[in-house]
Amino acid sequence: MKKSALQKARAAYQPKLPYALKGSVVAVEGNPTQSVADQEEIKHLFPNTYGLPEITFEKNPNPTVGKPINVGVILSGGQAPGGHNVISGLFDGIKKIHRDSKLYGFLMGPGGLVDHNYVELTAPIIDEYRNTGGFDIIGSGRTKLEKVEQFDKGLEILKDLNIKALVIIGGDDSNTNAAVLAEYYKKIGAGVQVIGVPKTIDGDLKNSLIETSFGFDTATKVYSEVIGNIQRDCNSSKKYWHFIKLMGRSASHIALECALQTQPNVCLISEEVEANNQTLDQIVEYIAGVVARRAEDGNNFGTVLVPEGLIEFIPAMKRLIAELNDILAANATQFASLSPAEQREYIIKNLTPENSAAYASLPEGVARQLTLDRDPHGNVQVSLIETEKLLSEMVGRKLAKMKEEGKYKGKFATMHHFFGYEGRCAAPSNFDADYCYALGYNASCLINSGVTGYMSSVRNLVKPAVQWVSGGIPITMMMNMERRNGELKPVIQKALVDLDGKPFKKFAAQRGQWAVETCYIYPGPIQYFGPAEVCDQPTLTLQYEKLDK
Ligand code: FBP
Repeated sequence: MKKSALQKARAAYQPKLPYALKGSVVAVEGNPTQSVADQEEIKHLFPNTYGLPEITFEKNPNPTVGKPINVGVILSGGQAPGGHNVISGLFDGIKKIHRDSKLYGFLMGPGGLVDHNYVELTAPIIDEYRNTGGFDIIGSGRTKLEKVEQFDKGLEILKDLNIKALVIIGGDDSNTNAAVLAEYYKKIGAGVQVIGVPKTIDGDLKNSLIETSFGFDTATKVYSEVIGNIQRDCNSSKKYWHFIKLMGRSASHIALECALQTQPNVCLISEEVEANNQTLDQIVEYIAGVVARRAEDGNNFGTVLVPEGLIEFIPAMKRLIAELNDILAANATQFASLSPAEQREYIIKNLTPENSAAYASLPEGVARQLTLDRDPHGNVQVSLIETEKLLSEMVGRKLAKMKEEGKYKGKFATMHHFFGYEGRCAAPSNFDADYCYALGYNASCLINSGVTGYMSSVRNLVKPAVQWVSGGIPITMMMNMERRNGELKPVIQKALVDLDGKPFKKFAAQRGQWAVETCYIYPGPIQYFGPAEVCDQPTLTLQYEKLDK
């Protein structure tokens, strides 16, 4: 395959490892843990993997010779930059344990395990993918591993290949699957460990011991580059308002980080909208107010960042979506057999009056997007809802009204963008290349120490890589009970934007000025070679959260 000049140069990049991982390690156990909420229920559902201690790796003063081990790996869910480095770190780690160890990749996500589709990942294959973006080395998928039949079917192939440990690289839902699988294999004495790795560009899989999920750094840098470019364009022609939707299915971490990096005129934060119980009309009024204020200074241009998950955080919409989820889950077959017009009527007739009115008031296109198929985890596919167009249309209408009332005199011409796929497979930044390699290598250490139901954890990330601290945390520690597909299920608690946290407070303190003045920052493209202060900086979210800045 022909490679670009950058690809060739990047292939030679040697990711940095924390000091403790440069050699043989010893696992130091911390205190027993408990789940973040619903302790009794989670303990009851995970009797074999609940309450385990945190683990930290330290250098082993008395290294021992390891035995060959066969390991399986799965990439699960949406792509995130650095997945290939997790796999190459894992590969190098198990080869370090013993050179006869083998790594098998299950193809196209968890489905590959169940359907027995796999490939042995040998050194020449791994070398092709080091420091590259994408998940194409083995592909990814969103099959939910939840049924005992799937676990048993998976075990058949794990036994056939003599695989003793399975690494699941995924987001909150996929790591929930990992915990369920770990519990089941432990219960039946299958002899297969399960280890999770925190992946998602959304940045919502984090807690005190998982400081960030991988991919967030690169993706937000890519989006911030393009937002900066758009801002420079609109500051040059001064004639468009750009409505930019950013991925992040639930949490607004991506939008917030991009806002901190680029200083747009408006950035909505879903968590704030929910906390303030804001309606769609109030959001529209706020944006229209900023547009009108800038128009007074002759600035008929600007940027509005819209988090992808916004709609689900507007309380009235949230109630509507929750009821829609239950109705659609309970009547899937009947609903699918109806024509689009009948489906609309069916929904309006079957919803409670308040939700029915909210549904009927939405533009038909958006209303329809709310009833599209859920993903296998029961989530609304928010990336398919064109919130940026919905908002700009409503702002346009509001401004027209304000014009009639003599409250607005400007021009309002709009452009729409959706940035998501542009960043999910970018070549990992130095941060993500190092972090991912360390997460994968660290997973091999967790396997070697014999644990199961743990997530690979590398922390102290605002420090140089050599000072990073590595270890593992029991996945059950991150769990609580949530309603999914109409049922209460144990799931990893999502980390939403903390409105009392530093990143949000920094943003909130400056947004008034950004709205009226033109304070754009143009971050430019990710730099892979050059001084550390240009190439190795973690996200501002991490810096504000962890440093006294
Ligand atoms: P994960 O949570 O699986 O990492 O996926 C994140 C994400 O990129 C979201 O930001 C987005 O809503 C979703 O995936 C889109 O997924 P798909 O491309 O499968 O529709």
